[in-house]
Amino acid sequence: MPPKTIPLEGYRGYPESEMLARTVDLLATMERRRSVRDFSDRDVPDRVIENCLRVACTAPSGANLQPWHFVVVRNPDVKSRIRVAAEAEERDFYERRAPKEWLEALAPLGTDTRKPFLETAPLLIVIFAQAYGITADGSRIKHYYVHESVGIAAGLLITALHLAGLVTLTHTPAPMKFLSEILERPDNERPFLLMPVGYPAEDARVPDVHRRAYEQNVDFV
Ligand code: IYR
Repeated sequence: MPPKTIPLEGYRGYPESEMLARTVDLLATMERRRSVRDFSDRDVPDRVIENCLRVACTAPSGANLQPWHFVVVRNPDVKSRIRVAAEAEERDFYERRAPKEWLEALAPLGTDTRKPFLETAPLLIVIFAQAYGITADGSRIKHYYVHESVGIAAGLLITALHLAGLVTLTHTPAPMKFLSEILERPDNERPFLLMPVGYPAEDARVPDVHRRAYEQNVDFV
């Protein structure tokens, strides 16, 4: 028996001139995206965050198994515990573990062990990758292309937040095991990204770094 199919109903095409106009517009918008570390404490409506997370969940995934889980942290005590744990890892990283070459690569970003944005931002989105799934009856099912799938979902989330007029940072304090403990996540889930989300501080500054020339990224053959 072939699998059940349904008509492709959601697809929308556009005349060429409109395709061009839409992509010019989208490109101009996306080129303005920056990773931000200076956050305002101004609150963000839950419904906006929910819609952005719904966008993330439209990502394609290995065997459509959707191997992600998102935790939205608004509780100030939980944010504070996450900051304390992240800064402890970062101290170990910057002061002991990081090879010189890595520290040199990070120098233009001006990052250090202090992560105040983990408390200032009104919310943190913690993305977990499910290494394997658990069915309703409690048995394990294999997941495929987990990092690719969750990475794509993260990209859609970053895009959605930007289009909503919010800023974020793809923060990866390593190791991130403390996130599983603080957020009491099950064994099949691994922390993937920690994203503070909100509005930029009024005096927000970003590193003077630039995207490389498009031509260096792409070949048409
Ligand atoms: N996790 C550290 C170090 C760091 C690593 C990379 I790769 C970056 O792009 C930025 C920072 C920190 O967050 O400071």
